[in-house]
Amino acid sequence: MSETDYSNKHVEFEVPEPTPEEQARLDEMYKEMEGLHTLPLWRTIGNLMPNEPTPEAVAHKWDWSQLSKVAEQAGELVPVGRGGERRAIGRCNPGLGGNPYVSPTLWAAIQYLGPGENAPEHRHSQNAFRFVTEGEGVWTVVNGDAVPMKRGDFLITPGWAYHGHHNIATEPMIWIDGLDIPFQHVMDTGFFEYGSEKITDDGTPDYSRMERLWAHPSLRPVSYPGESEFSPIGRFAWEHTDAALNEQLALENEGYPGVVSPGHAAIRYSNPTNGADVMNTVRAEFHRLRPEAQTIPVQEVGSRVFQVFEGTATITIGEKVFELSQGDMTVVPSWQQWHIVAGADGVDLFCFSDHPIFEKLGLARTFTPEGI
Ligand code: GTQ
Ligand code: FE2
Repeated sequence: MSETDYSNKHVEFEVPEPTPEEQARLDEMYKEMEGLHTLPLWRTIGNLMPNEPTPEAVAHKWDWSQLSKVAEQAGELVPVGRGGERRAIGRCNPGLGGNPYVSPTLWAAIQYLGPGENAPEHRHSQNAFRFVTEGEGVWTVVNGDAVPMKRGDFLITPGWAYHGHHNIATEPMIWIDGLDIPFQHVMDTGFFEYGSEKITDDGTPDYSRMERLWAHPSLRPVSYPGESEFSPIGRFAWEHTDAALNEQLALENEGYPGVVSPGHAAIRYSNPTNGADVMNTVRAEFHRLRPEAQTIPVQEVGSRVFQVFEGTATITIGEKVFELSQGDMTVVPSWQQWHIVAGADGVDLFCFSDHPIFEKLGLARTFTPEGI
């Protein structure tokens, strides 16, 4: 280490060797501090203020085929209704003490709704989204607006929006839910209310009203000026996501910029009133990699979740390596480097994270080891 290296590595803090008499007084003092519900910094600093994040959450993979099987079982054995509210099974990060937290901030569930079933309306301060991996026929009512759900669609129900789900098809449907439940639980900011018991049954429209109003490229209705804290669009239809990614790759073939790195196209779902993330606490993206293409290795503050929509990939998170195929989900804990290599047919990945929280608070930090 040179003299100009000011890196603040914690060193072992040693109190001068106490005499037996001093030791007895020290023991007594620490006991008294404990009784007063206090803890001195010099005994905790290494854990409380590490040199860099040391997440308790671990990198982990949840297998889709196993999870969808238990969701089907729950469909046979557990009714959906008031009280339980949703037939949703939350993923528990093995490092987080058995809590249904995929990361310290995020909840990621698999939700199952059988034909003819209704998940009753409610609302809460937690921000929520759905991403549909299979099937269609369910629609979700958001503040009275019926929003259809189809494979590849990304839907949001921002905090305080009333929402219920209805399956009017003849087949069961499964999708993933993402919410900021752990964040709001730890911060004690969560509120929850039941909504109407009435089931609005207008059938599934092709497009929700808010899509008809807002989902035209860069064309905002003049009747709604100003910014809103979350996207007024409740459904980001797959056809737009797919087209945007295809165009990025087509432009790459034509020699124009637009991809993240060679063979890696990506879009971020955004709030059309201000270009920011769709909701205050959650970021959502979709990534497409050409066969055998790779992402640039990234290390960043916050946690990121990937789910394979189609294809296969290998993801390296810190020291761990996971093979992913359709529906599999994996979580990247804070400050662990991640790197994805697509399989022989390429890969489509849905991705969500808590990064907007840290960007708003001035805590975001990203490091790309290759300096890109
Ligand atoms: O669909 O409203 O996975 O409120 C967790 C909490 C889903 C929902 C979840 C919820 C919902
Ligand atoms: Fe909900």
